[in-house]
Amino acid sequence: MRRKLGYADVTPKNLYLSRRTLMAGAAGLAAGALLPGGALARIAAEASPYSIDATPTAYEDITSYNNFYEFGVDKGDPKAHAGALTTEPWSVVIDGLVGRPGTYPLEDLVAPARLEERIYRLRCVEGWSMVIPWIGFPLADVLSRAEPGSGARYVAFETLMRPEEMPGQRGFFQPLDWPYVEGLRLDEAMHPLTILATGLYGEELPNQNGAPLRLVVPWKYGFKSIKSIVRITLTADQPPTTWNLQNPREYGFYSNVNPAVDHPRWSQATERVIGGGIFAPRRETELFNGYAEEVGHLYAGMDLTVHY
Ligand SMILES: Nc1nc2c(c(=O)[nH]1)N[C@H]1C(S)=C(S)[C@@H](COP(=O)(O)O)O[C@H]1N2
Ligand SMILES: [Mo]
Repeated sequence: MRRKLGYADVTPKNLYLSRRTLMAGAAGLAAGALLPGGALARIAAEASPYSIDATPTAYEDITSYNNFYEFGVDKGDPKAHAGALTTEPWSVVIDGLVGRPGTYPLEDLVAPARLEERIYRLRCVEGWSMVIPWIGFPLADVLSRAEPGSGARYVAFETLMRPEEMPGQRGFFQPLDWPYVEGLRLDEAMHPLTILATGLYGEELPNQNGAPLRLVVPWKYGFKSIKSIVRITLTADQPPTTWNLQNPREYGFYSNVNPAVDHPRWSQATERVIGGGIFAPRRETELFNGYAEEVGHLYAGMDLTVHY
């Protein structure tokens, strides 16, 4: 098991205290219910064996340096505009090749007892990274409940389409086709490292980070981790993905973090560490973002320079 730092080591005191309030609330359902939506960020006290041993990036950086093109293409746009997004009520349609299709209210999808903290590095294809203490639960929980049919081989995800609340989805310049879509192979989706996140730093997920429910696949470039999910569809065929549609030469379906496969316009060998300051040395990017042992077998026999 990899050891992780405690919050007291890394978290500004006000956040640490509010997390303790949440933890106290976790002692009983009634107390938890007093905190608006607090159940979504309640966490187990046990450290996850899947967490990396790294100091989380400051809360301020994680929540103010974002990619969420529905709110604009600049890193500051999501924080500036995502506050207007209504995230309650929220439900997710699960359909396609499943035995139990339906519209699942968020509260039914999230089993509080399964929530845990996962400290993962997020490596953006643009060449920067940060370390985020997510609160989440295995995507496999949700998929298993929906009962994938024998023909299901892929999982397709879709983000909310709501131009009234998402300025990037209206107006003259729209950088992407909406809704934002992503996909995983079923075995990637079922891997225990793949989670749906509902919180970070022990608190509810801020809208700019993909509230109320976003995917986190730590061995892939950040863009696979689709935000504000409204639909999950099991399919027989490989689903379309937004960045691959936008620029197939630069972005493939797999998008595994791979220092040996350069982006056509820049090297992927190293990454800029967000919050490290301008003189911080670049970090060497690791194969599968450091999870080669855990996920390498999923790609045995595949040419990763072709399936990038
Ligand atoms: N719906 C949606 N999901 C998205 C994006 C987006 O623009 N829209 N950007 C992706 C990219 S490129 C990255 S690097 C991560 C960033 O997650 P963060 O802002 O929580 O750090 O979200 C991914 N998920
Ligand atoms: Mo990204």
